[in-house]
Amino acid sequence: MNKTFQTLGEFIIENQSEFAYSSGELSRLINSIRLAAKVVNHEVNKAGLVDITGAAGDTNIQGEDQQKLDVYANERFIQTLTNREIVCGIASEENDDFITIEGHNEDHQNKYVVLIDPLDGSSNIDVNVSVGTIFSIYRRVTKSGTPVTIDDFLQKGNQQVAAGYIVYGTSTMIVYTTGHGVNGFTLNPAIGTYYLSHPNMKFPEDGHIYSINEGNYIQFPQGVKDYIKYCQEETEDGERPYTSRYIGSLVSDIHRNMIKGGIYIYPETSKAPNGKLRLLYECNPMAFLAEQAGGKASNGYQRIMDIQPTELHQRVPFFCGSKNMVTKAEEFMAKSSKP
Ligand code: P6P
Repeated sequence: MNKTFQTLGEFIIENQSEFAYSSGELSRLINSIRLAAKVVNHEVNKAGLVDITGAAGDTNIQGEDQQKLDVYANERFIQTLTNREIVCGIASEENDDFITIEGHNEDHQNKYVVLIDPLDGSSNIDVNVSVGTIFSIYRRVTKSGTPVTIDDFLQKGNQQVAAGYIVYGTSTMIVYTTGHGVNGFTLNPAIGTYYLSHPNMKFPEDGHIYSINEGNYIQFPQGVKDYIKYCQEETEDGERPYTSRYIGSLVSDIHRNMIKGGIYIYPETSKAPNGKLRLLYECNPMAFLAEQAGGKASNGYQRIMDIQPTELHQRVPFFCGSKNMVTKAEEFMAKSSKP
């Protein structure tokens, strides 16, 4: 039963039994993400007041300018996860390689690895548009007591034990799943407590919003062009059932579409044959959330969470949202790829 004004801490304790295999570590891991999110939120919310929005001068493995807040958020999440002695490894969009966390007495006994995009959409920071953190949690697959290897991170999305995002928007929210549905918690900044504000979130089966960067239209595959045309057609009585909404911040676009119904598409383009979004710390966690909320996520052909990763920062085309809308887009993709 969902209780109004239940805090995130109370919710985690009450649902502790849902965490298979966990003797409390997963709860402590979610709690550490909650703490880091509060610290990052504090900086994001005053970004305009301090010289922290400017580019940090470095570029990350993606070749993207690292905004200072990117670097700050990355450091906060890595530090919090390391201090809490729960994870044995961390992979981040901002780090070329994964980080091994030794633990007490260098025993590598911790069970979980975390993959994170510490501040997605950070190019929006200096124009005061919402940004977000995305995280994905797995049990390690290599032998306990030994340092993690790349195999612990290159797991299919269907092996995730938890995933979620923090959206630093008009309010700050944590939305996450441990495989038992999706729940959203809103931060009361006055007291630094997250409250259950969106219990049992569900992706509407259908929607009227399509989110895609149509500036890349000429580079899209024919199936995507056909789907966009379908969304723009008027009905016989002159109605336009669809509308375009694109913030350019994955967390914000997905969050809005999960509440209102809609589809987000970042397809392959002629310049980016695998699309732009990263499989491990953007698409897989969002796909887990979408499916747990009754939605759907694919690369236009295959379920995202069934894709076997081969590289830490690999990109995939991403279709995510209301089940019927993703299915319709996939029909256009299939039709256009027929010889
Ligand atoms: P474009 C932000 O850089 C991001 O990774 C997502 O948050 C966002 O949806 C997408 O890229 C925007 O990319 O090419 O449309 O600017």
